[in-house]
Amino acid sequence: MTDRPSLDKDPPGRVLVIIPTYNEADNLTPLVGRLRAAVPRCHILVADDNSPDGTGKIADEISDGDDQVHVLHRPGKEGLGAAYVAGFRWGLERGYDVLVEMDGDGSHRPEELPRLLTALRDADLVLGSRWIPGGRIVNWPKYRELLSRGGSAYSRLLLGLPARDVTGGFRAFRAHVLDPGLLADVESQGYCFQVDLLHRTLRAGHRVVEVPITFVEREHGDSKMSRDIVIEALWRVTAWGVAARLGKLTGTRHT
Ligand SMILES: Nc1nc2c(ncn2[C@@H]2O[C@H](COP(=O)(O)OP(=O)(O)O)[C@@H](O)[C@H]2O)c(=O)[nH]1
Ligand SMILES: [Mg+2]
Repeated sequence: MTDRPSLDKDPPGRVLVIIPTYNEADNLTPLVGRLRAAVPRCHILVADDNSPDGTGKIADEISDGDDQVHVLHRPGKEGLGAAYVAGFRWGLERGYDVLVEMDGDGSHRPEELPRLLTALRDADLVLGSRWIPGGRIVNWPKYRELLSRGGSAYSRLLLGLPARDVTGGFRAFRAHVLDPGLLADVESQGYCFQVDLLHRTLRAGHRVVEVPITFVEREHGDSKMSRDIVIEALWRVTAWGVAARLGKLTGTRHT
């Protein structure tokens, strides 16, 4: 959100798309097919939390036939944040230049990833955004829209975040943003992870831009959104906001 000169002219180097999955058996195969067609050079890492519906096995089968598809098997359901942190570490260890977050239910359209990658020429982090002009949602129940818009507005207000869509999960990072210190500090487990990571990225002084996306609600399987996840987000964002204000009063910085 600054106007420094372009980082480079070419699309960024090696791209790893991380897809966290928990019970996405009906969604994974078509999603990977669309992704490979939309961005043929990308690699994909499925980070599966031992899904009872066999998503991990499906991921293995896809991976057996495609050396650009990889699988990270995790022992059990630990939340979106933990799956992403493990996926980021996997990608950083292997030298990927760009790490992309994408849901496994088809809500984030692979056909829009090239636009995110192009925007990354002038940014360190690109947010796919539902709440800027051109952004859209399809088939989302009204209560989910209100929850998401409300969550973004509350987080923006309390944390002073300049972005409109701070909870979204379709994002492209340059690898240097995800340094081990920053990843170690991320403490959120559920979807609050997205707010946490964005907040830390902005505080580290990185360049963040938003591009509009169309978010399409899943056709198969169930959402993992739960009351506990909403409560975690609410109390953490509130605690960070209060700590930041107290820090301003006393001249200290919260971490
Ligand atoms: N590995 C892993 N993936 C998860 C977990 N919780 C959610 N996901 C995945 O995160 C993505 C977004 O979750 P989803 O249920 O669609 O959330 P919604 O779009 O907010 O309703 C999907 O790909 C899920 O399978 C988890 O605990 N572990
Ligand atoms: Mg979803």
